[in-house]
Amino acid sequence: MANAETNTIDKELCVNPKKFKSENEDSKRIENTVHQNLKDLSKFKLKRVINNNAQKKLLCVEGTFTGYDGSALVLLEKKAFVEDNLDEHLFNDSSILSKEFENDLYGNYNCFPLVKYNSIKTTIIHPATEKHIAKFENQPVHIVDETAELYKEVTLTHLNKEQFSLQWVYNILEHKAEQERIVFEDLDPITGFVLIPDLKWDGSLETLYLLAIPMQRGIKSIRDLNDLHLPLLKNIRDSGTKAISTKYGVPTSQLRIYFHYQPSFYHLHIHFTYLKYDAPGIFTEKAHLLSTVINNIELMGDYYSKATLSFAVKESDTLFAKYQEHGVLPVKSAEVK
Ligand code: M7G
Repeated sequence: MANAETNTIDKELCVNPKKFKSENEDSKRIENTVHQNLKDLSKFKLKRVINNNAQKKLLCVEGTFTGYDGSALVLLEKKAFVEDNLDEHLFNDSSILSKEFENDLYGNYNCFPLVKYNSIKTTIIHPATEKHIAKFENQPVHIVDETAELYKEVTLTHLNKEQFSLQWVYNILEHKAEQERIVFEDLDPITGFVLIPDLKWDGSLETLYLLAIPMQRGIKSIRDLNDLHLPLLKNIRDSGTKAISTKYGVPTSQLRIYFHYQPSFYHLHIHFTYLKYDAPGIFTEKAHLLSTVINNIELMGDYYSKATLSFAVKESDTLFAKYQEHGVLPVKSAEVK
């Protein structure tokens, strides 16, 4: 059932540039994007490998597309196996086996299933900014224990000047992109939200990953949350879990529901992933369970504007440099003699 989502990401990235013409400041950027007519990767000119993660079977490369300005990032990720219809997908005479070697009871083979069952999830970001490249680069990371004062002086000042565009979020909320992918929507301006498959989700139930995006604008992250937001948070918890159990059959007790701090995108959003799936970004220095956030706010309405929140920052992130200038973080690892 969840397979219906498969391969929708590329289609979603192929937003019609005409739709956005003169609608916003990003129109020029979108007009120059490669997505509209992309059918294969022959126009991609590789510049360098940014990340090759053997464990996640994920390759991220930087390059350019012939005929288009600006850098591009291509992320290629091998997909999880889908348990449904294994006979059709794998165990049939179309799956060619090529033997590597045999020894007594043991044999090693390469299996080549039919092309249509062997796709690689591909995400293309074009034009990609330095910040996009830094986000996917393999880099040393450091922990910052961010007090309320450090948040105001360093983090907030920094993100008011520099952050990723939120255009994709507004496109979802305004039904300008990914409209047919919406799983649930509550249009209430205060407590409403959109529930939608995450860009990272390959669509197989095993790696279930959805995102709840509040209608309300201006809540940047958990730092901005207080007791006034409890009805919103509880609605996302209750309606989000109900929609997921209805559509995908995954019960609330098997969902991991959490925020990221720091997030990449400063319009509040909540991640819903399958508990049995080790989704990226679920580690303790990044993920904050929705249940804990609700509980902390119920105990103390202004908890998140006062608490020290720890987070990890990559050396390539411009926020690292700000904390370094502030004397909170040491010099970069490469500069240590
Ligand atoms: P985050 O915590 O701000 O960033 O989460 P990070 O997890 O990437 O560090 C933002 C979430 O939004 C991520 O899980 C992204 O995969 C997801 N996302 C990003 N974009 C650009 C899109 C998009 O265009 N569509 C959808 N559906 N999800 C997106």
